[in-house]
Amino acid sequence: MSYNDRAYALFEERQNERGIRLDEVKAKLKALKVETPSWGYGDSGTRFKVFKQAGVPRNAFEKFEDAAQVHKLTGICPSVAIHIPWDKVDDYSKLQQHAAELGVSIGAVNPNLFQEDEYIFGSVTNSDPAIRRKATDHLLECVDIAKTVGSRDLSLWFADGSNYPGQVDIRKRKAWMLEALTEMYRALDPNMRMLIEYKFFEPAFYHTDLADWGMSFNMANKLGPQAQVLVDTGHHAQGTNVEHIVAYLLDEQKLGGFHFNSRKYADDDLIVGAHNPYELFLIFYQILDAAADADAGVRATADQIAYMIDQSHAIELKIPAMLRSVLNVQTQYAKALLINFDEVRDAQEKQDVLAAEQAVREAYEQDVTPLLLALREEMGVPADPMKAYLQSDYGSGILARGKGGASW
Ligand code: PSV
Ligand code: MN
Ligand code: MN
Repeated sequence: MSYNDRAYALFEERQNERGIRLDEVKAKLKALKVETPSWGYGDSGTRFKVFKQAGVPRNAFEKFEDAAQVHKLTGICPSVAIHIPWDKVDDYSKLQQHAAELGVSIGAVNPNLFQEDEYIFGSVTNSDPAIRRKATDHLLECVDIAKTVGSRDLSLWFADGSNYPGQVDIRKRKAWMLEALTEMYRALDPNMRMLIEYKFFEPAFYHTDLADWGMSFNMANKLGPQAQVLVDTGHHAQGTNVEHIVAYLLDEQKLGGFHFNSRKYADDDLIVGAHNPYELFLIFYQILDAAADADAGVRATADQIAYMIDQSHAIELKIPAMLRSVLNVQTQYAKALLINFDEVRDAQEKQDVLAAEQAVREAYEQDVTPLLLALREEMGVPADPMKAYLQSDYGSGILARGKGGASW
């Protein structure tokens, strides 16, 4: 028996003792899908500078080529989110066809209402009706693009806000936000969803029109069942209990998806799980708990969550950074699948605080390496996707693109 086979046999024995069935765990791991963002393959930067890397895609087509590498090596990233107009092309069916030829598809469509000079004082909540009209038309254009390429989800983030007390009429802007979102909602096909993001600050520093999950939740409730909340893990104040928000939204059947990234201070957009893997694990704990809820609506909500990465930093190589994010998501999901939920519930009923906390943490402390190696073998992907990428010649091949690719 090889070292890996022996490690897996021991792992299996240990998990059996803990009451965990590995066939079920593996089936769930095989079903996990993580969408990567087109903008994570482009050049990015800080508030101060965009750094140009050699080999970065020059257009949306090349971004899909890089994203397809991530899918080929992990087997769990079959779709790619697009951002319009960053990924503007003349013919979206051509992009869709290109994606299909590469073995991936177009995922969530993200309207971009923070790029143009006209939006300096806001887009859908601008006090100028002509600018609000332009912004709403862009939302409608994105609904059309989503219909053309067969995307179910539109992810919405608005930079709209203000920097100074008195600068704007906050309540009027709330009404304008709802007005634009309502127009967009009416344009959706029945299978489509609007996933409404929020962020507590940046680029606006005094107030942001959709500053927290409650404001997004309120909008989604007013709009109807096809509108849900998108939790970007980097969009909260320090110390916020993100998994609590997740549990709350799941229970309300209003959690539509995630933008995963890691943060230390603000909206850092760093590699997922780099600073806070336990938070990611605890988010999955809440999702898996809801997936077994007595309420079919809650179960369905947990089932339909869109797992998306929103990670894009300036100092790492793009494709390896994306691989690291995806692998970190997979690792934390694998660990959460090792929670013995009966044990947790039993301890909760007995109000045994230490036993409950131990039952959750124990799963986190398992080394899932043997499990992931066996899984990847069954899935026909490299045992170590990062190593396989670094040993391949894809990274050197793309250098022929030169510097000066697409940013964000
Ligand atoms: C905003 O900070 C955000 O999280 C939104 O999802 C954007 O669409 C994305 O980043 C890219 O800038
Ligand atoms: Mn985001
Ligand atoms: Mn963000």
